Amino acid sequence: MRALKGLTIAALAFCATPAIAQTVWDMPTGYAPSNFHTLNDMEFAKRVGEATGGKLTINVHPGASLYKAPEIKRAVQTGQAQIGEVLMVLLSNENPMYEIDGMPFLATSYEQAKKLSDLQRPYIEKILADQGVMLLFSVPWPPQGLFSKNAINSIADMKGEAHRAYSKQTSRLAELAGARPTVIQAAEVTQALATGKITSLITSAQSGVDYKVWESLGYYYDMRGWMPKNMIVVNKAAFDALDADTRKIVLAEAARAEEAGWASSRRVTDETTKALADNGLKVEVPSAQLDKDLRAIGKQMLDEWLAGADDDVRAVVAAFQK
Ligand code: PCA
Repeated sequence: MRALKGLTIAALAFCATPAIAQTVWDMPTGYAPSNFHTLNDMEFAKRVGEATGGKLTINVHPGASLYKAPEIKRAVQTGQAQIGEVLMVLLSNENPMYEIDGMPFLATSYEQAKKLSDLQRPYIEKILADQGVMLLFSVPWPPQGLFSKNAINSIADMKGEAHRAYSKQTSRLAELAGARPTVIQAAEVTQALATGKITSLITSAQSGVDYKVWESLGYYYDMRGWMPKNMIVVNKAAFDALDADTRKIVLAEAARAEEAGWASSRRVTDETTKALADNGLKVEVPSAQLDKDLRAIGKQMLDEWLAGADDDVRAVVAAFQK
């Protein structure tokens, strides 16, 4: 009897061992489940789960279901969530280094975005490291364009328009164009469009598809203005608590996810722009006048911003423009 009892305890202990070594991370994100960023995050999570043999499970919570987009960075920093996805420009109040890829008409192609991203990265890593946060990977949104209910031939046509902004810079741009900006996060845009609270916005074709803009708006101006990035950040203490093999797998999968994410971003640019047209939106390049107006605003914003910028930010912009 005693031998049997001993055996049972041994068997229980054996069964329990794998469970003890299991780690589960929550990964809040701010964007739609079908968005390419979210799909890339899901693939990353799946691959980490498989490669670690289930030792690390990452549960992705898209659509701001766990935390609102502007709260995700803090949630990761404080360890409420172990990992999360953050739109860099949402952190503009923390450090202007996060604003660079949101400056209108600075980096407008994937090649330029990559150059800027590489220059920004060491600074961002340092800023985050000082807060106990680690950058795992970052992926750009497709180029930003202008959606509107009415035709826009020059910024004069934007005057007084109720405009949805997602950042300090998109607010400022709208303001300089004479529109009335309101900051609304991605998860609430579909609602704001449906109720007529907004009649124009600047975002990517991908987000236009996520928001089903064709249900309320008529035009998409393929402006290719800039490409803001999302970054995936992890709480450093949570990362350090993993065993060495698991840490290695997370880093390798992060590098892979960054590459895959950039490739998806390029691919969905064309796919989603076509989807906008297929759903009845008038897809056009901005008129020469509108293009000129918007670029003039971009130049003014960049000049003003650089005038007040610190040495690090200036160094990055100078190296980018060289
Ligand atoms: N989509 C996000 C930010 C940039 C983009 O393309 C949004 O609409 O909030």
